[in-house]
Amino acid sequence: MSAAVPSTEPTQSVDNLTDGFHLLIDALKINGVKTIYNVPGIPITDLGRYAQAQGLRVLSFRHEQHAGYAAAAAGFLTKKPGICMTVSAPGFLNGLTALAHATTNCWPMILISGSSEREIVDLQRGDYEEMDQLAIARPHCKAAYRILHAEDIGLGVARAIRAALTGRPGGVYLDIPGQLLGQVMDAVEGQKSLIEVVDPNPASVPSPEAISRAVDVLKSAKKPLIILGKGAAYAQADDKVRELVETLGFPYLPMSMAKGLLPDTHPQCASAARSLVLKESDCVFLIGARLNWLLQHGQGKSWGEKGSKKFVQIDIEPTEMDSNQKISAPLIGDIESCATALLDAIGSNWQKPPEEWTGAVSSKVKANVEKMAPRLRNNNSPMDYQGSLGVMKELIAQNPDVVLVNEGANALDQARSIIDIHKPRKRLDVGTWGIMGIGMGSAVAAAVETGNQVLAIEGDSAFGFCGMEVETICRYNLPVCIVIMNNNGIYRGDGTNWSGGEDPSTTVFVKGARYDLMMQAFGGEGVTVNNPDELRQAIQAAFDSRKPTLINAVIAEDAGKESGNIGNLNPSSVVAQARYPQAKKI
Ligand code: ADP
Ligand code: TPW
Ligand code: MG
Repeated sequence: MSAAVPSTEPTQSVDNLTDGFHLLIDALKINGVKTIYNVPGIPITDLGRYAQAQGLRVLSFRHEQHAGYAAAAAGFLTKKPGICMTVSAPGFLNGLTALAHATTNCWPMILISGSSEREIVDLQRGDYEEMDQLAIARPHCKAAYRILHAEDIGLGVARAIRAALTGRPGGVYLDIPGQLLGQVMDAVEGQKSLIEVVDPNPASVPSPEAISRAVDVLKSAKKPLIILGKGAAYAQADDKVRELVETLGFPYLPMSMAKGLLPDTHPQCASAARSLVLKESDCVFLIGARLNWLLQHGQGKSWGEKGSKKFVQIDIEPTEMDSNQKISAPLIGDIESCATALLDAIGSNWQKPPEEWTGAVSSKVKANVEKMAPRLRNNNSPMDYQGSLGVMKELIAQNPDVVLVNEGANALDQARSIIDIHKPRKRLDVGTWGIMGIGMGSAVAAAVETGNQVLAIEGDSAFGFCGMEVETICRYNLPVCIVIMNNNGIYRGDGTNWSGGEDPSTTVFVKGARYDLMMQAFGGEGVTVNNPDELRQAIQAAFDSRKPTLINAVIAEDAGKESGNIGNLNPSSVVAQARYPQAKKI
């Protein structure tokens, strides 16, 4: 028999009762949830108010996608599921992109959406915001659940938390029909129905055979390389990862969001010799990184001769092995357990790789860093990417706790290679999908979850996907400094309309746009800067004041490249090339 009674039944006193609203809030609270990223509306407006009244921090956004991106980033930063809350159908769909993004990035997140009445939705009778949300969510996340009865809220929340965190982390959808929130039940029974999830992310220890196999492969390497991925940053096993990398003595490449796990200035960091190490290495040890498109699937010209390498891989997800290349020594387990077991196995007399290899990598790094240095010190006006990002590289070195948020094409690729990151989880960007629009949600989450200053380096197009959230940043008075790399367009600002007609090219925006005025509209600081010195001063002022700030940095229209570093992924045809000779000039 159901313990829940409809809320319409008259009751003498409500003192001994609880309801769906409060059970959901209590279930989140006993599981350590502190923050909800939300957009209010029917049926969850009061849920947000009550959650705030009950001591949760509820941050309201202007669009669900950004609340969702904030929850996704919070999941990465905290190793706990970030919570996003939305209304039904359109709000749910707006949040779903972020849930799919979290899942693709292997980050824990829970999207809680209000939904319409099942009886009406399932007969397609045309309810307010009617949509079969559970079915739509399912293919885009790791798990999807619906709660129908107040006494099942504890169970539903526990299942969502465990599914988000266990094994390879990911996004979970939790469907909350509006009626559920109003159901009332006995308060003591309700309290008893809540579940505090025990050990949702258990250690996963690799077998001794797997460890000795891996040690054998690593030992036999003459030109080994480590690739650190964002899974290693997520794992929060920072000391163990560093100890492993330093004990092995291999050169390493950090993937974008693994930058800073060891400082980018570390003597073993091979970022500035990327082409050399990818091509020449004979053994690649992947730690929390997939051999997906971001690593050209471990094949092709950049990876040198076919079959020239052996792969060793640590991953929590068994099916990741052999997904692109043969993995000679798979280590299935969590990074902390795998690193600990490896360190134990290799003991204290590990032979570091030959100096011939490490020396060649270090010389290449040194030469490339020296070649780049003067370009980063130019004071051109309008600015190019090197001059402007050179300033930001210095400021991040002086303020290593600042969380860098970064999106765009050239604005992303150039910042990623120029700006060193010095501490773990201090860089948030477009992730595995390369999504534009993650910037403001990520910036809010970074400020809220860490309390640190945030520097968001945004392409002007990228910013356009999420720009309205500057109001959110001002409303909560967050220490976020946004730098718009304003080159008047997508990739470049100098595109023309090849029909000769009056409409602007498809890739260009209003010339000389004043993004700084958007920030002023909401009471934040807004300023336009034209050269690196002005840029330095403006960012320093933002860091000193911790006020919401937007700096409109004027970048030369022709400074960027089509699609940044991944122009090769654009499809092309001989027909099109013959028809549009202008295409060659890009
Ligand atoms: P990058 O884009 O930085 O190369 P990916 O997102 O491709 O990184 O890879 C991250 C990998 O890390 C995923 O395959 C995921 O299963 C794995 N992972 C996540 N958390 C852990 C963990 N705690 N221990 C081991 N592997 C993990
Ligand atoms: C959700 C496609 C990739 S990069 C980019 C777009 C539109 C913008 C590049 O211009 P920006 O940077 O930001 O001004 P810059 O410095 O090169 O000028 N929609 C989504 N995601 C992606 N990736 C795109 C479109 C894209
Ligand atoms: Mg641009």
